[in-house]
Amino acid sequence: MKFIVVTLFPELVESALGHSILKQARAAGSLQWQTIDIRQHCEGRHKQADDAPFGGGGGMVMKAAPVISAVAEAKGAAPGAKVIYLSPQGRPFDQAKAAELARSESLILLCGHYEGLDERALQACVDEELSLGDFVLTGGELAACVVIDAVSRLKPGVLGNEASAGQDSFSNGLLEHPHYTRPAEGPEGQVPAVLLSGDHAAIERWRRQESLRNTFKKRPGLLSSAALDKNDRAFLNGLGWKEETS
Ligand code: 4GX
Repeated sequence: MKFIVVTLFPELVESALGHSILKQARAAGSLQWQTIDIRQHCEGRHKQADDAPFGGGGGMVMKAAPVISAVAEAKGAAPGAKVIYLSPQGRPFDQAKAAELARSESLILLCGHYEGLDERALQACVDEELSLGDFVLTGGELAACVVIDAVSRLKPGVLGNEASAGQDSFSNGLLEHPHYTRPAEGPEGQVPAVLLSGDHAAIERWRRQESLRNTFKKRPGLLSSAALDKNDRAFLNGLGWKEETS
């Protein structure tokens, strides 16, 4: 899968993505990304990327022409790719959206700064606006990197054996159960005995119940859209869960 990030700060994107699993996946060829520097699409001696808003007031607005030209270059490098703009005005990004985007061959991520883009650039180039949440960043670059990270780890070949996308939080609509590793006991405390028992059915049951407990305690709202069976409901009822109020 290929990502093209259109940005005024290409080094920020390269440094955020150039580590650990994503770095290895790029080296192995299972992932590609490149940046397009909006500055190189700016005109004049000062290569001005932004300007004061018409109508007055504070802040700066990214000029339409350089953005449109930079996105056109990106489309040339990834024909048919969807253009996503990261902004607090977008639809909330979540695991379901990550899974949907992971089905694409390539994506173009457009990063805004200051007060955002001139509305004409938004109209001309953007297919979809996504938000990481109800807070304000200094720019769209870190948001674009979050989307790339969450989407990439769903692609075959990106996660190694030591990590799997199938079992983590949200793949089943629940939070995960707790995890333990060596030593089995020490000053840190003891590992729950069931995990050392070798009884795989008992371990699966424990994990399911701890996952339900965690979700009920930390994010009870998730339970209303999770797939729960009779045993799950009985266990949750024992914790004081009231189906209609969660
Ligand atoms: N989830 N930002 C976009 C520029 C901007 C300002 C106003 C449109 C309107 C963000 C987020 C985010 C900071 C990226 C402001 N664009 N991106 N930028 N929350 O806060 O994705």
